[in-house]
Amino acid sequence: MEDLYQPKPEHRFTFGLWTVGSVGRDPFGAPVRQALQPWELVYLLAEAGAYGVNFHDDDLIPFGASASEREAILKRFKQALKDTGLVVPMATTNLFGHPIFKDGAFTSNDPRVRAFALQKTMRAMDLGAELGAKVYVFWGGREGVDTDAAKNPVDAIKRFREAINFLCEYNIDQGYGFKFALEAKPNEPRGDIYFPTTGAYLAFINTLDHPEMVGVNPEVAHEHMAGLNFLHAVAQAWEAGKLFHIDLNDQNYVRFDQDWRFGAQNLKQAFFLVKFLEDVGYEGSRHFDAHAYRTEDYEGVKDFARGCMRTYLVLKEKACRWNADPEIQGLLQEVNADDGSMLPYTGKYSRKKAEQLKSLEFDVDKIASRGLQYEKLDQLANEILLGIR
Ligand code: DIG
Ligand code: MN
Ligand code: MN
Repeated sequence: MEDLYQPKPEHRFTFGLWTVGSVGRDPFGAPVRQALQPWELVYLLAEAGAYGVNFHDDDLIPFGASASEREAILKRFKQALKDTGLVVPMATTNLFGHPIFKDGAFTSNDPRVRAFALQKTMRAMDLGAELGAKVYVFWGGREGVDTDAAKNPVDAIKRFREAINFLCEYNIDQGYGFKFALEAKPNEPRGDIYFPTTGAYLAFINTLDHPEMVGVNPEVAHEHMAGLNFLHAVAQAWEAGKLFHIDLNDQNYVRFDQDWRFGAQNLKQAFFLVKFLEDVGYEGSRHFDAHAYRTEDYEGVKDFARGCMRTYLVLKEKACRWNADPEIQGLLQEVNADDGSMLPYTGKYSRKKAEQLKSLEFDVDKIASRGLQYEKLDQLANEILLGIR
């Protein structure tokens, strides 16, 4: 029987080079896997069934590589893309690894660092455009503080805005057509990172010179680290027309950034997220910003990549079951019933509406006594996920 959960290009599953290329280093341990070359990772992702591959500039072209080394790497990377058919939907800049960024990049107190960060980003945008990327992500991993003694947060906000405005103009000047996607995270590696949540970035975007060019790249792990409901962050971004990209993974609450395989921790939240993305017709990449457990060899890394995609596809099928289940849909209709009796008093304001509503009698106790059957509805969600519906 055909495996229903085989990833296909139309699913638009992507992985960053740094995900399947993670060598398993962590703050308390050395690498456990040999590093693979970028082009080797392309073949690995193709074997797993991915549609695309993303990268930070330094993932592809090592920091400080010579022009000839750059050309040689690019040649082999492009050949691997050609051989496999994988595409490059997104690119980004590593503005967090090199010691020069130890106090931030765009928000650093040192103007030379801020200027160097702009230079590095423009060069990385050139590379991303050369490889066909259409989304450009900004994750400010070092844009934060370990002590507020060192920096006025308003200065940091102004510097970050100035940098994004500058790069929006560069995007226009070069005709790259990038959609910029800002990625939030509350902390790690800095004690506190500026713009800690997707909501913070949604507010910030409106203060930019080209807000239409800028959206967000919410990540499951990062909103969970802040103790937030990821679906709600994604829904707000979507509703604002700002869901330009998404980083799928998983994360136990009140933990360091685990970047687990998608669905590895919170299957139910992953289900409602997949249902949302499919129900609204999200057309962007399903990007897995995650990595295999440190216990794994490269066969395990492929298991990780396949697991991310299979879980998404299984949950997508469960979402279809939810949408087709007569009992569930009947319950949803019941709890969302609207006889239109309140329409004359609500919606767009008018003085007449306000006066009539203020004098309207409500049977508050009767309304309050209504049972909403959410226990039944949530149990049905569980039974869909447990495979008995
Ligand atoms: C971490 O969650 C960040 C970096 O890996 C990268 O800049 C971004 C792109 O997905 N996610
Ligand atoms: Mn993360
Ligand atoms: Mn991410």
